[in-house]
Amino acid sequence: MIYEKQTINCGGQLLDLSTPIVMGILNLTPDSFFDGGKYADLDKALLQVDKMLGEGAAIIDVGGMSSRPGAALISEAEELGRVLPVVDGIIRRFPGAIVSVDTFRSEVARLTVTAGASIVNDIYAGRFDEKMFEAVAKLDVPYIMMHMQGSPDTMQVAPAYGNVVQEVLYFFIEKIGQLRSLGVKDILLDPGFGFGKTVSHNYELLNHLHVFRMTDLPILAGISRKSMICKVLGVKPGNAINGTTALHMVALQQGARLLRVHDVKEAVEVIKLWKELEAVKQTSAT
Ligand code: 8Y4
Repeated sequence: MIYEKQTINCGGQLLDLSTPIVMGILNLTPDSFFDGGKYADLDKALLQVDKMLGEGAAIIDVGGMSSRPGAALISEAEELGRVLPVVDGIIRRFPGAIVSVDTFRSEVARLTVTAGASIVNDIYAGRFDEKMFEAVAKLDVPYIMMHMQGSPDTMQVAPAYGNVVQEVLYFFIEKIGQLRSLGVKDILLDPGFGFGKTVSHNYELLNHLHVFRMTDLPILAGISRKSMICKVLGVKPGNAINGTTALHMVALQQGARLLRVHDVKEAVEVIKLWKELEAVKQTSAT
């Protein structure tokens, strides 16, 4: 059995990943295609956080910038204006909550971590802001490093790989070296479903998620209601919960330790069922 790091340090709170956990999405962008605009004001956002925590989310992922294909960039000031009051509000109302900030800007990471966020979730893996890696090292918080080919404005135009699993793995290995040399302690890997990938690239990654376990780092899967489900089933994101559940079980069986989701209750149920399957592995050799 290979060694796998089981805990990450979130601002002094140890988060145990020996059992998979759920990260609930709090999207503050007014233009998101599924839940956009619903949490525009703080009270609504806190209500949704309360619901997700009550359903068993271990982390709340707060994002203020749309990363959907073709989305335009907003200014740093605008992003901060959306994200900072909500991170601050969550920490005041739910002092023990673990908040991750979905940003690719080091200054947004710095200010939100100062306000109480304790994980940085970077869809660019440091490729947008060259100061991001050193900022995360200095802030001393776990870093979710997501793979994306290109940038949101063009990433879905013509995604191309020789071998998608190998290319994503090599990307991670290079970046892990850079992060380690700067002193970043807790790194989480995320193949970035839907970010510069065709439907078949996404399924190939999902089916080979176990490959990334060779790094001994925890793997996060962000599958919830994405087009890899909607395109195959011919449904809108609002009707993709059944497909999401099915693929979450696959991700867990492939070694994912965090699920980034819109629907916390359903994802927690999948983890419960997965645990039952794991438990009998110990007793039945065949
Ligand atoms: C409905 C609504 C369907 C939104 C899909 C979406 C990831 C991520 C996003 C991910 C990590 C999204 C910020 C795309 N996806 N961060 N962020 N991993 N680490 N689309 O897969 O959820 S935004």
